[in-house]
Amino acid sequence: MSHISDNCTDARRLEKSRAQRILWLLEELKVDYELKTYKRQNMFAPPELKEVHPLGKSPLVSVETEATSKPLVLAESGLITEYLAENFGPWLVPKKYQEGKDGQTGGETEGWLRYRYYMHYAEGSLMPMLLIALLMNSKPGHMCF
Ligand SMILES: N[C@@H](CCC(=O)N[C@@H](CS)C(=O)NCC(=O)O)C(=O)O
Repeated sequence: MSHISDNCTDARRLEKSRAQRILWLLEELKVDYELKTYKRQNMFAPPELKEVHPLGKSPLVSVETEATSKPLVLAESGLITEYLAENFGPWLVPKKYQEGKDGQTGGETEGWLRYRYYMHYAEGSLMPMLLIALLMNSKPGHMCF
């Protein structure tokens, strides 16, 4: 287990999965982390991932901090990305409001709106299309249903 100031990060990765994005971000942020890799079982995540978080999917990240008695376990790649960026790479997060428009609806910067848009676009619109393409192009007998 490695440390960043008082934080300790641990990343759970399922082979051939979205977890690659999180590892890329951890590398960009130069955060030291311990990586645990799980093998897919007939395309699905192994039951051990459910012991870490009830979603039982990858990626999962746990962060030890002095503010929490237990490690903070994070699921959902969007949340993990936001949490890591806000805590370990705040320079990556665009300023939310334009000068003099703090707290105003519509006062958000274009950069911040774009940042939030792509955070949701990745899982909300892009991944469903990629998954459909993956399934349609799978060889019969290799599908998970
Ligand atoms: N919305 C979730 C999706 C997580 C997800 O479906 N992960 C896949 C890997 S890319 C997984 O764990 N699949 C194995 C399974 O569903 O059993 C996220 O963004 O993290």
